[in-house]
Amino acid sequence: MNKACSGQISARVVSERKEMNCGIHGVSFSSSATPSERRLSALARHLISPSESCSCSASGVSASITSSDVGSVFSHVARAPEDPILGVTVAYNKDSSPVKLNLGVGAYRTEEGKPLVLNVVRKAEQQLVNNRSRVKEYLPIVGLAEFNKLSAKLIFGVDSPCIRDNRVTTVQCLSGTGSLRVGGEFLTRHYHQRIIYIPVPTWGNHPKVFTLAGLSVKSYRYYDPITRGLDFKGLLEDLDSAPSGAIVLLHACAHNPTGVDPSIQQWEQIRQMIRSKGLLPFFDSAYQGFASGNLDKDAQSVRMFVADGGECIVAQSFAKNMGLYGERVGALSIVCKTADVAGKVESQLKLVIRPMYSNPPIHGASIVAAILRDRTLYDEWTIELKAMADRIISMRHQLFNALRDRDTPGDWSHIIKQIGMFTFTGLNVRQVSFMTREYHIYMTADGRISMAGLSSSTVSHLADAIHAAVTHVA
Ligand code: PLA
Repeated sequence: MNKACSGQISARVVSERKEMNCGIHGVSFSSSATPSERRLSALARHLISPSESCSCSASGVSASITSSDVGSVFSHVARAPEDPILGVTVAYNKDSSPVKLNLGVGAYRTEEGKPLVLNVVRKAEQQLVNNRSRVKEYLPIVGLAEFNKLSAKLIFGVDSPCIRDNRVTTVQCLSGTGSLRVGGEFLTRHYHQRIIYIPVPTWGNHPKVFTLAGLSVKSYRYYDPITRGLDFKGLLEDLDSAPSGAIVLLHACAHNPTGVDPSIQQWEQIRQMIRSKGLLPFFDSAYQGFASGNLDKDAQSVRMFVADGGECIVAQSFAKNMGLYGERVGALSIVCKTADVAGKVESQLKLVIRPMYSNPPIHGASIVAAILRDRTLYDEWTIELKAMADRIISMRHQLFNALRDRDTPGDWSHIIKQIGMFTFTGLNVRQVSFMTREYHIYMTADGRISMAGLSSSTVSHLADAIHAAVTHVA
């Protein structure tokens, strides 16, 4: 829009505002006003700031309106900061350097640095396209029934007692985030204890998701920056002093951002503590298959809690392990004591979902169902998944070796000890911004790097940057 034109429109808006202003304070809309007149009246009330609210004078209208806030009911809105994780990609996209590297968001890249659509996903999609009987009708509120059944089997195991006894209800949600949010809101409405404990640190979205779902967020110790390992003693102490019934958020595997998971023995102690205190475990399973390359192994923590017959909640995401990020495929499972309770819980989950987004999208869930139901596609998926996990592990070794070759000060063994998508480097916020400024390497301010975004050809650039950051920036 050119300047003159925008000027004309602004003038018209200003004059309309003045008319409405007088309308409200003078010949205001009568009680028999139509709905659209009432809406206009309400809009006019918003438009008028207190200082200009009685501006109809004998000499006519004398409102003082600056050109910057002309016409907007949103002119008071303050600019919000970018998201700490997704905002890294926004900054990366603005950088024109040919050597720029995005290690912010946890999204898998190939050796060529390209996003990957799994072969098995392409095959499943082709099947869906070829099937002319498929339609685009709404799914039920709880999503695709077959997807829900198969997702439960994937996380709990095919022979799980909770599936056999129909004690689990599984509903399709909008990926991991949506599953957490629906689960959180269900708990706010129907669980007696509204406190949820989350680890320190944790995925940055957790506190926001649960707070907005209506829960009160508290934290438990998890990571020890000195040992760069689990603060197991602190974790048990904090859970021990949590109020009875409190909800505990647990990362099923590949803890984000630290890459530090409890051992099986430690999980067993955590389980005993949670059960003895009557706490309610809420698992976030966003990386099944990415920690070890093995789907069953990465579900072990969850299965230990189901095996004891107690109740628990699981939010599952297919973003990473099937590479379905933008398709938003996930599931929320609530394991109950009896089939009757599970049925009632499901009826209430529907009341949470219906006014939120009505029902979930069909495409991604159909891809997942096609892969999980077919033995050949399933086996092919596990091979591709293992290849992704292995490439990440290989990147850990390459980065560790590159820093060793450069004699970079410090102990970097945590790079090969941590598991999953991320390395929690220990670099501080000044070192991170130095690496972005001088080397065009983008990562979250807490020093987390996505190993899945690295490739053999970019390791040396990253190692140079880390070396320079730790030698030059305190
Ligand atoms: N839970 C954890 C622990 C996660 O790390 C993520 C994603 C999610 C849930 C949500 O994933 P989904 O909704 O896409 O299924 N974390 C990413 C992306 C990979 C993000 O922040 O949204 C991350 O870079 O941390």
